[in-house]
Amino acid sequence: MTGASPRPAVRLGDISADLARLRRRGFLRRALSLGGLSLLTGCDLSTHSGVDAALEAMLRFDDRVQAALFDSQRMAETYPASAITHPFRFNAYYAEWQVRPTPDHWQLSVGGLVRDKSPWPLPALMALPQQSQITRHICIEGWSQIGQWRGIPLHRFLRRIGADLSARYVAFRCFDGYSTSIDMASALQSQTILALDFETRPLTPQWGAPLRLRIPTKLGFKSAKNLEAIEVTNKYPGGYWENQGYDWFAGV
Ligand SMILES: Nc1nc2c(c(=O)[nH]1)N[C@H]1C(S)=C(S)[C@@H](COP(=O)(O)O)O[C@H]1N2
Ligand SMILES: [Mo]
Repeated sequence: MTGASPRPAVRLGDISADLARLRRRGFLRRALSLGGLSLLTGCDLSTHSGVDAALEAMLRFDDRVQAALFDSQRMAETYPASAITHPFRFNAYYAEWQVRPTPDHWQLSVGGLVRDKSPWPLPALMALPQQSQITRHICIEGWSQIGQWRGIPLHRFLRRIGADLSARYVAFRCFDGYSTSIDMASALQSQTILALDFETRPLTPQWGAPLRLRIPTKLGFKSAKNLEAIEVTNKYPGGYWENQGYDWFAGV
């Protein structure tokens, strides 16, 4: 970090409390973006301590963070297999005992500004070309972990269904009641995938079975698990946390 006056070390628990306070003040809606975080804090978001430092530094920010740059070509850092976090944490807005198994006869619905609205059964999705990534998952609550996912690049899927790529948003609906949405430029970024596998095995329910979004250029809450529908739209879709004040863009 640069230009910061000395400050006592801040523990992650304290940061979470501070984040909750800032969130209440509407701060996160205006200020929190990963791009702004790394740029304005000078913190390295490729290490756990760097992320902690960035979250801490963010607490000192004001509206200047809004000037955060957006660069759709920006790549999220990737890591070797040795860096994978074990055990990998599970996170959701509901309690663990409520984890939803995949519904019988599950298929992925696609809708909105797309040419082909046929739903996708799992075997059809599994037959599409896939790519693997080892990337860092950063949760707004103040922790991060490195995981490995494999799946269908979203830009390929969107082209395959004849999506209007000039539309503004791609929205995701999940069968646990969760939802989120992203901008089209981020949807088309090459590391944004519809993941089927986690750590070389099919996703299990708590980590998003049978299909989840994995978008390493954004904060963890954008990586929607347990998907049931994708919609391409020009109408702002919001999302579960976004509707409660989380920064909508939430990424680099
Ligand atoms: N369907 C669904 N997706 C979700 C969530 C959720 O509650 N439900 N939580 C989000 C949040 S806040 C985080 S940090 C990540 C957690 O992913 P993980 O359980 O693989 O660590 O999932 C995101 N996607
Ligand atoms: Mo999160």
